Formats: sequence, C-alpha cells, structure tokens
Amino acid sequence: MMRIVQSAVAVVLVAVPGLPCAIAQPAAAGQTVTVTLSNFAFEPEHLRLKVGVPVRLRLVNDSSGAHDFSAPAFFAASSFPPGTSAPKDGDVDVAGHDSVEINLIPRTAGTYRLRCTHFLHGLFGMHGSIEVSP
Ligand SMILES: [Cu+2]
Repeated sequence: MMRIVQSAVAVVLVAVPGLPCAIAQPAAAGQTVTVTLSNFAFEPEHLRLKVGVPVRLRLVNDSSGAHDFSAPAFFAASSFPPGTSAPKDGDVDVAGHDSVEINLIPRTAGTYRLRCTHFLHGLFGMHGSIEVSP
C-alpha cells in the first residue's frame, strides 16, 4: 500500500508542468493542432499556443476505449466562436476511434494542466500541459 501511495505522489510531481520538454513553435493562426489520445498518453503531451491566435484543436482517439481531454483552467481562459461554447466542465469526451474538433482562441498566458479523467488513466501517464504564451 505504501509503495502505491509513493508512486502516486511521484506521478503527481511529474504531472505538474515545469519546463516544456519539446521545443515547438506555437501554433499559427487558423492552424489545426492535432492531439492523439491513446492508452495511456496524449501525443503531443505539451501543446504550445499563443494568446489571441485562433486554433482548431483536433482530438483523435486512437484506441477502442473512450478517453477525455480535460483542461478546465485552459478552456476557462479561452474564448469560442459565435454559436459554439466551452466544453462542459472543461472536459471533452472522445469515444473510441472517434474525433472531436474545437475552435478556440486562448485568452490568458499561462501553463495549464491537461489530463484524462478516466479512472487511473492520469496515473498511467495520460497527462500533459498546454502552454499559452503572450
Ligand atoms: Cu484516458
């Protein structure tokens, strides 16, 4: 039991976004940013966006089971085109072998946590970050 608790703490520490490990240019205006969800990872796991630059997030679930893209603070800090709205609870469900597209404009610089809220998926590595630069 103690071992499980210790490894859970370690994963939480790793999950707190620090320095981005991938050096990628922030997405350009109108760009589609594709994120693949699988057992148990987001690819890429670190997204880079810019304040005020509209992007289309394309969430592709590569596995047969459902996953979600949960980033409540990020969605709360974004705006959405007329006729669309923020995902409920900042959480986008993606069914197995399905995809979901979301158009948005990041509004506040910061680094936001991303995770899958399905039981144990975050612990198994399904977490990442979204960095919004000014
Ligand atoms: Cu998942």
